[in-house]
Amino acid sequence: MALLTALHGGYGDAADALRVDGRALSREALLGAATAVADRVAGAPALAVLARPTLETVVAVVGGLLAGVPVVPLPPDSGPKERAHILRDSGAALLAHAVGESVPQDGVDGVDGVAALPVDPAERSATSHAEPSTDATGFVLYTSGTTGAPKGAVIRRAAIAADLDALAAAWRWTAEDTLVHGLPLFHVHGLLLGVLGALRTGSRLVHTGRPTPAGYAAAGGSLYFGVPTVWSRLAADPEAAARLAPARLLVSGSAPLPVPVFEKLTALTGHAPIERYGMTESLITVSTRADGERRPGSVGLPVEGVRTRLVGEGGEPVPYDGESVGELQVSGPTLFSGYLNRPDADAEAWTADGWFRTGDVAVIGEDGFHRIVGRASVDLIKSGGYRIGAGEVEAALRDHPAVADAAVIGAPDEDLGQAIVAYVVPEGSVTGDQLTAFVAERLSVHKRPRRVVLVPELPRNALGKVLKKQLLSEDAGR
Ligand code: MCA
Ligand code: AMP
Repeated sequence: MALLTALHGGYGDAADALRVDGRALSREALLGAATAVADRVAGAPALAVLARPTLETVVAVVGGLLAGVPVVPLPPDSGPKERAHILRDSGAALLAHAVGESVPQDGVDGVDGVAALPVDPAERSATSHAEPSTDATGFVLYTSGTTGAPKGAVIRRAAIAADLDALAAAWRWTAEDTLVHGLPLFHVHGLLLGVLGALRTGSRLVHTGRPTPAGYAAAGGSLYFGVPTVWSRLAADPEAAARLAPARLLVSGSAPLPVPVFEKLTALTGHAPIERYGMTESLITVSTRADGERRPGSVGLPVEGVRTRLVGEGGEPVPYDGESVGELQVSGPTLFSGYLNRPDADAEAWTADGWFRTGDVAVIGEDGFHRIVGRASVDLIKSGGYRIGAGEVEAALRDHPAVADAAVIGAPDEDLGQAIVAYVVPEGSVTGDQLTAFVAERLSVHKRPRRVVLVPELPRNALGKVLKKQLLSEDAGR
């Protein structure tokens, strides 16, 4: 079976089967345009895609998948340092972008052998590309660890198919649905679920460009995806929220949905949201179900094919009593194949018996319901649903000549879940705004600190390690 089942007919079609930021394509037109891309990229080692929220991004990604070329979505706001790392590490030979759109020159010219590939959704090709093996790599998705540059998670096509089918079953997601969201097209949530999901289930897709309350309210969908920040902004806009009442299902994920937001959303829309949990490396592994209980603060049960377990600090099994915490480990067909070029990271991520260590701390009840309690490490931050490694931001700050030392924390934030706050020991004269701009120039915009606090020194333990928990509690008192 083809990965993008609905792209090849049999599910009906419409001139606006796929709408992205106001521009639409039928599935037939998408297939023609994406095949034109596939014709040009077939045989390439990897295809990077400058993943702005546009039709061109969808056409390029689908083109890469049709040709069996691993797709590497490039965050469009990433700075030169991050861009060069992703292009080099992935071995991408081509960088797809919209015709007429400016391409960050350093992102291509600065990296040997990467050629720009303009994509035009009006192009058509009727060539037929054989369906690649399910074992082939679909994507290399770059994601942050606690330290260092982002790592490329290698995602097999079979993992994507298994996850989308499991989610379709859990959410009763069918060709009758119109999916609405406005999430970035370079992550699992917005791209793999939010675009490929529609092309596998046959649902219509309306991508709102940005995930604003007004955009969601106007879209008239049946199935809505959002990160908690999106839902909390919608819950703060009762008129927009009320316009989601005719929908069938609202789904939240990528970060914990605060219970008050769950409750407000339920009251305003008449729908208790589905909450689901996942990671770039594992895709979505745990979810509440359309036909089951939707409990505030809980992410529900493992999806079809996925197994989970809770492990204590000494490696011992943790009881499923709704109270005992342990590290959540997962296994199953949705798991990634490993990190590209990072055997060291693989060795840390997998247990000897083949389970993936999520790094998330969870509780499982006697009824099997999972509750995510937090991250094992303070150095992985989730801000607005984006995963950000404290170490990467610290390294960028330390590149500034007037920074002697830096420590980055994720401070609790009502809108974003966590906000990036940088504690910096300056040497010489520098302002917080200058440092924020400096980070934004190098890394993705969403990785820049929301606040910079200049301090004479950082609290450290006897071994010289920064006491982040102390910084967090001091920050809370500021
Ligand atoms: C941002 N801005 C800033 C700063 N940061 N300005 C000054 N200082 C800063 N530090 C700018 C932005 O560029 C923007 O400018 C404006 O401020 C508003 O920013 P923000 O508050 O961030 O709002 P936003 O841009 O609307 O972003 C909120 C958001 C966004 C839409 C919720 O965070 C988002 O799209 N998150 C989704 C992340 C996601 O998809 N994660 C899934 C990972 P301007 O207006 O000029 O542009 S996949 C995953 O986690 C797993 C698999 C899973 O479970 O799904
Ligand atoms: P990412 O790599 O961006 O896919 O981020 C994965 C991380 O997001 C997980 O390890 C969790 O910490 C967090 N996450 C995703 N979904 C949820 C959720 N529903 N509740 C709590 N945390 C979540």
